[in-house]
Amino acid sequence: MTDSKRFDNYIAGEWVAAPTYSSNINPSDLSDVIGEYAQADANQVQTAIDAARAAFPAWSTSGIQARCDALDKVGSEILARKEELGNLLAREEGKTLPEAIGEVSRAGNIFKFFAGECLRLSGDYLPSVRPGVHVEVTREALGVVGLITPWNFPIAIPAWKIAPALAYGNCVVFKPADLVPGCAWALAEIISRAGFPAGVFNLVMGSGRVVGEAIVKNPKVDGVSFTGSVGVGRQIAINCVTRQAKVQLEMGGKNPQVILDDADLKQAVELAVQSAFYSTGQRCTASSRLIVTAGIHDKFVEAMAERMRSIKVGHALQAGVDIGPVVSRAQLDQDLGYIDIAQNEGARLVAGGRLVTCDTEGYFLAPALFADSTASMRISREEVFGPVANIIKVADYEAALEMANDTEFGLSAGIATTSLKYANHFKRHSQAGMVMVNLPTAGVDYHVPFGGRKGSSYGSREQGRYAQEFYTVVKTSYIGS
Ligand code: UN1
Repeated sequence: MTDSKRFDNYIAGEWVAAPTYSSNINPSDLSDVIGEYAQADANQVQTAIDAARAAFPAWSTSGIQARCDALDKVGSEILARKEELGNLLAREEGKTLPEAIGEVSRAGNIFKFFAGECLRLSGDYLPSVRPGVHVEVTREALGVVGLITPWNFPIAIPAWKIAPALAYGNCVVFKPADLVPGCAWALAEIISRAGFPAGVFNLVMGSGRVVGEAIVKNPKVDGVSFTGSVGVGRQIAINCVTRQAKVQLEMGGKNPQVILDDADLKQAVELAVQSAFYSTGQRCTASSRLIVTAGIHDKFVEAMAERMRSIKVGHALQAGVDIGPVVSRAQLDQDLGYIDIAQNEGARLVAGGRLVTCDTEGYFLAPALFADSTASMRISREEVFGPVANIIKVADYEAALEMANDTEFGLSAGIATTSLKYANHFKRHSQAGMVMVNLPTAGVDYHVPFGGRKGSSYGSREQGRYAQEFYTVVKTSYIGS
C-alpha cells in the first residue's frame, strides 16, 4: 500500500520541489502512507506571492468568458472524478466514502456555480444629484489573496475559497491544512490544466507556522480568507488589520440543537445523530449541545442511546461504516480529554466514548453522548471538534432559546418542532448565522451564504453571490458630460 511518491508545490505555473517533505498518513490505517508532500519555506511562499502579484494586472482585467470556461472545466473534471477523489479524501481525512464523494461533488458544483457568477457580475448606474452627471458603482478584484483552509473539508472549503477568488479576478496563494495535502494537490493539478495563466493560482503546502505566517504577514497579500481554529484566526486578524489587509474568518462553533416536546421523536433523533456524530463530529457546524425540553427529555435520551448502538465505527473506506476515524492522534487526545473532563464534572455518559478496535490500526472512537449536563460545564462551552455531544434538559421553549444563545459562538443553530410559532420565533431570535428547522445543523448548500456571528466568524460571508463582498472592492465613478 505504501506509496513514496513525492508531491510538489505549484508556483508560477511550475511544479517546484520543496526543501522538505512530510508523510500524509491514513487515519484509518496508520501503515498506509498516501505520499510525501512538499513543505514550503518562507522563500518559496515569497516566490508564489510575487508570481501572483505579477499575474494580477492581466488576470483582473481578463475576459469573463475565459474565466467562466476555466472554472467550468475544473468543476466538470472534479465531478467526473468524484469516486477517485472521494477515495483519496476518505483515505487522508477519514470521513466515510459516501461522505467523501458527497464533499467532492459539492466542490465540483461550487466551481460550476462560480463559473456562472463570472457572467453575472453587476453594478449600479444612478443619476447624480448634479444635473448632467451620472454615477456608476462597479466591483473590481481585491488583488492577491491568501487562502488558508482546515483539514476537515479537504476539497470543499478550498473550492469555496478558490472558485470565487478566481471568478472575480483575484490571484491566489493557497495553503491547505498540513494533515490533508492530498486533495489540495489533486485540486491544484486539475486547476493547472484548466487554462489559467501562470501565477494566477499557486499552491504552497506546509505548516501554518511557516507558510501561513509568511502569507499573512506579507504586505503584497491584499486579503486573507481563513477557516480553522479561533486562536489562529484571531492572530491572523491582528496581523491583517494592522497592515490594512482584508480578512475573512470562519472559526469555531458550539452549535445548539433544540428539541421541543412537540418534535417528531424519530426525526429529532436522526437529525441529532447526523449533526453531532457524522463526519466524526469534525465539522464546525456540528451540533454538540442538544437542548431538550422536559416533556420529551427522557424519551429522547433513551431513543438516542438505542440509536447509537447501531452506529458502526470503522475504516473510512469499508462499506457499511457510518463513522470513520478521528483525523489524528492529537485530535483523538483532545476528544478523550473532553470525555474525561465531562465525566469529572458530573455528566453521565449514556453511550460510546470508548476506543474501538478494527482490523487496521487507526484512531477509532465510538461517539460519546452525555446526559445530565449543565450549561456551565466545559463540554457545554468549549468546542471539542469530535464525536462528543451532551444533552441539557430545560423546562420549556423560552429556556431552550436562552440556553441556545448562551455561548460565545454563533455559527449554526437547529430546532426540532412541529410548531410553526416556535420555529418562526427561533428563526428570528437565534443569535446564529445559520438556522435549521427540522434539519441537522451541519450540511449546507453551496449556492447560499455561509457564516456565523459572535466568536464564530469575522468579515463578510462566504459562498453564493455574497462571496463577492470579500473578493471584490467597490469603485464609485462619476461621469460628467
Ligand atoms: C457543512 O456543514 O456542510 O469547517 C459545512 C466546517 C465548516 C463547513 C461545514 N466551515 O466544518
